[in-house]
Amino acid sequence: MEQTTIPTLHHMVSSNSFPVLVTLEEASALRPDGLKYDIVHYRRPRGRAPPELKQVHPLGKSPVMVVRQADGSGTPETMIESRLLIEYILDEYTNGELDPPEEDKRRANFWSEFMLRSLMGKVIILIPWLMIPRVMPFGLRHLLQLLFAPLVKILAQDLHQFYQFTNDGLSDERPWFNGRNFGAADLKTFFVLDLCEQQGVLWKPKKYPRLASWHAAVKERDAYKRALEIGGTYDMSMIE
Ligand SMILES: N[C@@H](CCC(=O)N[C@@H](CS)C(=O)NCC(=O)O)C(=O)O
Repeated sequence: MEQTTIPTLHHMVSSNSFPVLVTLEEASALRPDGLKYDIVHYRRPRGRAPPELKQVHPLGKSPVMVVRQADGSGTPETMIESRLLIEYILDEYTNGELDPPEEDKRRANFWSEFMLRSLMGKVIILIPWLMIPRVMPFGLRHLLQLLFAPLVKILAQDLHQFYQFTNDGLSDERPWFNGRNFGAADLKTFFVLDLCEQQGVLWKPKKYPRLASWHAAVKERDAYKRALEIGGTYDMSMIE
């Protein structure tokens, strides 16, 4: 497939630009001559996107992808929303090798939706209650941890249920959220598990062996490792 457009990924460290970068690398590995793409790196000072990103898109969040014609014609297109960027890359730069097979499409869609909305929703609610004490001076940290403990316990129980349900969605026959083989649904969902792991809320992964093996298998892929080398810091437990 001839490459008529060239994407530029505006990539902020430790953000959900990472799965987009992994997708670019997966697409690149499928093409005999690789995928030509550019990357612009941004730091994440105090956890926030730097003001330079606002020059690329008015919201100034990460990721942003700008796609230009390879022959220099036309006006470049600026896109946001990591899930849509992943879909765009797979549509434009692969021959459908990573699409779920027809019989697994509904299942793959379900897991993408569930993990990005329901599981991510639970994680996002829980994280501030763990983070606020962490950034406080020692004495206050302890007090806040005690104060927040009942709420954290309730939210954690919910999260455990969600992990169990997600774990049970995988099987020997379909060990990937995309189906029998790795693909689009796995690219869209692994970020949630990375976030849980890095934030320290993926407790007792041994209780969820299928989920843990799936996550380990994603991280073992060459594209994931290449993206770690290219993208710089990927640690959402840190606030730079
Ligand atoms: N729904 C958007 C989320 C964009 C977003 O909020 N990105 C975060 C990084 S994970 C960000 O830029 N945060 C820094 C800030 O809000 O200043 C997507 O999936 O791309």
